[in-house]
Amino acid sequence: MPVRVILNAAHAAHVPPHEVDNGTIVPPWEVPGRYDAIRAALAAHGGFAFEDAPPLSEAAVCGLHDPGYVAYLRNTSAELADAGGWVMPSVFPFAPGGEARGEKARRGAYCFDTFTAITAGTFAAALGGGSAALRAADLVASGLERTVYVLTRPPGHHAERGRCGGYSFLNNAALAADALAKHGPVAVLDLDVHHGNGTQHLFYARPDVLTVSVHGDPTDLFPYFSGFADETGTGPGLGFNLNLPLPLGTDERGYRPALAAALARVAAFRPAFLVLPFGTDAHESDPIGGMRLPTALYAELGAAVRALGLPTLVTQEGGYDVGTVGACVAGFLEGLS
Ligand code: Q9C
Ligand code: ZN
Repeated sequence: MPVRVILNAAHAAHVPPHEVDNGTIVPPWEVPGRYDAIRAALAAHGGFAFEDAPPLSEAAVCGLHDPGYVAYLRNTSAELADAGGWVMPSVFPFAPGGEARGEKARRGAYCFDTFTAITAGTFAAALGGGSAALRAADLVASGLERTVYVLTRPPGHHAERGRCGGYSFLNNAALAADALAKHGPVAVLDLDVHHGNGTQHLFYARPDVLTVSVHGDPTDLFPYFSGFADETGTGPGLGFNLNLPLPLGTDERGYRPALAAALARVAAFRPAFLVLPFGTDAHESDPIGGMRLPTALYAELGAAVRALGLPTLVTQEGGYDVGTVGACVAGFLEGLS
């Protein structure tokens, strides 16, 4: 049976102009060509059934996300539709909870880095991703599908309840996990090379959604402030967050045991559903990940996840080498299904 792929056709509306890194303007890594490369690779591979995500109302993402933040994204994109250009923060709150009275302050209050520009098409593209994720969650919750892949950009796993960052605006994987959690316990297994700080943040106090992330040590890799092994959850969520940071330069010999530990934790939780934010940015050719996984490993990773025997929803997160991202996704999904 072909694997259902839910497409975010609105992705191309989001075209970031650049990133600002260490005060320097650099070309964006998170570009529309990533999506096109993945779609082309899946089509060439065969065994995938593509369908567009249905339209989605903004209200559907306002349970998990702060309505004020969602309105800010909507309004900012709408204003840019006439003005053109982009919006990116230059200042950040001095302390949590500081009041953002003006536009410049709002930019910083609703974002945590200078890598994540908002453009005229950003809100439509982000909402399209949320729609694709929620459609996929419906298919998995109803038992119609065992494996569904959400092909979307911009990514989502860095987005918090009320802040964008790390190229992410709406947390697609978290939206899916939150929807699935109404039907049974959900495990989130994040295999992007960057820690899924947004997803951890959204479920940190919840015991019904286990969050597990295998990623590069945040001492040396984005998002820097989160993803350490001593972050284990809080309140009723204590013990339901597991971070498995790996040193930069980790190859398949280092990655396999970390994945095995992650899978063991997921299995012990006995979830009804698995949500898997997936990035190929731990690949040896990725320009920003710093890890050394070969293309051939991805099918093995998918097969290892498949052995859990869980209904699984995969969301596309990072992966910035346009030349290899498609082969890695195809390999992973082949192993998984
Ligand atoms: N100039 C995801 O993979 N730092 N986000 C980039 C390179 C931001 C990654 C620095 C990386 C964000 C979804
Ligand atoms: Zn990443």
